[in-house]
Amino acid sequence: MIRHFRIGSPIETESVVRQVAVEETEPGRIQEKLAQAVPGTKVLAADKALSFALGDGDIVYGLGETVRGMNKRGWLYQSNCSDDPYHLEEKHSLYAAQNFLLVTSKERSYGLYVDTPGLVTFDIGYTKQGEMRIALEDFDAELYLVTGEDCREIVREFRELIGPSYIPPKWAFGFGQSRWSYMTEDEVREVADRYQEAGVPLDSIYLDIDYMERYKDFTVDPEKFPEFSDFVREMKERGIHLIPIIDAGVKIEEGYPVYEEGKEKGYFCKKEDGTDLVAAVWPGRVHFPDFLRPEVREWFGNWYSFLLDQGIDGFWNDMNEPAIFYTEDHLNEVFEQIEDYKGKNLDIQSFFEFKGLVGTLDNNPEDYRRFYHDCHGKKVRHDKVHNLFGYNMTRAAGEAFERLSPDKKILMFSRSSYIGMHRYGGIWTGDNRSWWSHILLNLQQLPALNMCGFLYSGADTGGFSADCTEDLAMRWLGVSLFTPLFRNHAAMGTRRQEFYQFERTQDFRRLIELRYALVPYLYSEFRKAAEKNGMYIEPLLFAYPQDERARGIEDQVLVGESIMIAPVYVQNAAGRYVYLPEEMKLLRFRGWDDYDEEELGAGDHYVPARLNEVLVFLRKGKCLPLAKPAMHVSELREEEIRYLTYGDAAPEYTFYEE
Ligand code: MIG
Repeated sequence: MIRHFRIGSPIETESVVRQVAVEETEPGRIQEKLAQAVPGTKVLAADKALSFALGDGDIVYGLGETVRGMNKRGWLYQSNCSDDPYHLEEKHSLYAAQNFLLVTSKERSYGLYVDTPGLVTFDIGYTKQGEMRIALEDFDAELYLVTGEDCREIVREFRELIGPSYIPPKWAFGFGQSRWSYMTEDEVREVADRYQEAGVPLDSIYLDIDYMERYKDFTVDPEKFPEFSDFVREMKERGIHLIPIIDAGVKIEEGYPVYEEGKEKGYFCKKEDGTDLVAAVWPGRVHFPDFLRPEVREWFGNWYSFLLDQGIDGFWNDMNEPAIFYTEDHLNEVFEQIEDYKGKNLDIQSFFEFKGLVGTLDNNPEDYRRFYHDCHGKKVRHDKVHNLFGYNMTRAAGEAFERLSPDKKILMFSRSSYIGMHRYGGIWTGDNRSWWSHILLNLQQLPALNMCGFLYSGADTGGFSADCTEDLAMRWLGVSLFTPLFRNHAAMGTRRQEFYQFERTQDFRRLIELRYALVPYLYSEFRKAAEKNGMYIEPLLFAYPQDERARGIEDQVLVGESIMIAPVYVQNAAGRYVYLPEEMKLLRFRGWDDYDEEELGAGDHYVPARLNEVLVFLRKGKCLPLAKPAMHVSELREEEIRYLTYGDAAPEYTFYEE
């Protein structure tokens, strides 16, 4: 059941598709009603906060893409979409704002969606172990309280409220290679050639900002890619989709049609004085389209046809928090301030002030207060709706694809997001690092994203920043082989980490073949999750709600109805401990047709796993279909499927075709 309360007069986010009548608007009454539904709830109007009592046995799941574990207890999280490439435990925000929580104990469970586009602080047992305090910068929000029998039912109810999740084309379940710095057609061709020579299946190669002309959206550099549509076709014929990046900022350049049109139509975000905000990102000086306006979305969305018309059928939207290197206004302020220090004897205080000045240029909160949006006809300062920007950029694309490509699915995923965007695209989890701890973070983010409707997601396999090693890349497959988005991506300047760069390329090949063998299962389970508003990847507790031990398991998850995975995420570990809530069949895969089987009883087990081995646990009474691998998803054949079973499971399985 869903109950809807309103605090103040929130800005409409359009994240919810089902109308649920508001129960009571008087602030005094909300307290009473919430407390009836969730004992221990207080509305702290003076503090602009809501307080919920947490019992010892409560687990708090949710919040989508954040740092730390699946159970969010014991930290403070802030919904404030941030371009931050250091995903450290101490951080409070990453790129997304996904304000849905699920609190569950043996006695009762409830979900809570705080629908408001500004800054929200979730103190989840951080200040006081036994309290969850949700503070809103402005005390305006739509609150949805979801109750149900168990976690799955609560998620289902919530997802019905926010509408169906984005479904990508099936080929987007294949493997994709990416790197920031594939500079030319030839470099891209080389990636395709080397994977082909190594016999490694591959469905896509990503084009990062380097393909554009001076980093202008909807352009292709004619020197680097002289015959772009021919090149797109050449790659398609080899079974490879090229997937270009699109950035949020539009370069200010005379004669550049996207700029000229946007300027003429008044589509860019404006400052208080009515002039267009000038920020700087990769293209140099840019304007930001006001994606909150439907006509701007329609206009920007139509520009994707520039690439669709050349045969492109997938995109990734970046820098849409929006990331700002600097604004022109603040840059000038900093120059003036620096001028003041010139010739002065810098004491400790002034030295640190002076030293810090340049560091205030990028992603400065002050800059997010310098510009405005036109929100349903009202002028609203950006920081009040900050978390809706990336959502609406991706929505612009998603809405355009429905118009421009009604018969063909287009791959779309975004960096920044808000609930509601899950209807238009997936997400990747941004600039992680080649760290062992980020394998675990990758695993832990996925169920939280699923709860919020984001099913198509994945991390930069091998890590984006920092240098990747062969063992890290291989162990990362223990997670990435199962994520809907499976992409190896790295930053410019880091060690090359395409799988053919390492000595054990053939071990990588065998494991990527396993991914392809799993695609019919993964795709079908994904479709079931999308259609039934269920989870694709879920914490053990969802399936074993009575299991005491399952409550505390933070490094194993279920993938679809049949399997559990337990990746090794510690360097040089020879295996790991695994907890089985019931008896399962261990499948220790080295390749799709090369694995050990062992029946293991419920309880704890130490399970050895060599570097090239991926651990899968088949649930009793379930079956796992495995296809014969192929070089591309489109070449997988249903006739060639084998079924691994455990117990008296019939080798029967419901497949979803595209
Ligand atoms: O400021 O386009 O997260 O995936 O490779 C960095 C270059 C901009 C950030 C993205 C990353 C991408 C990079 N971009």
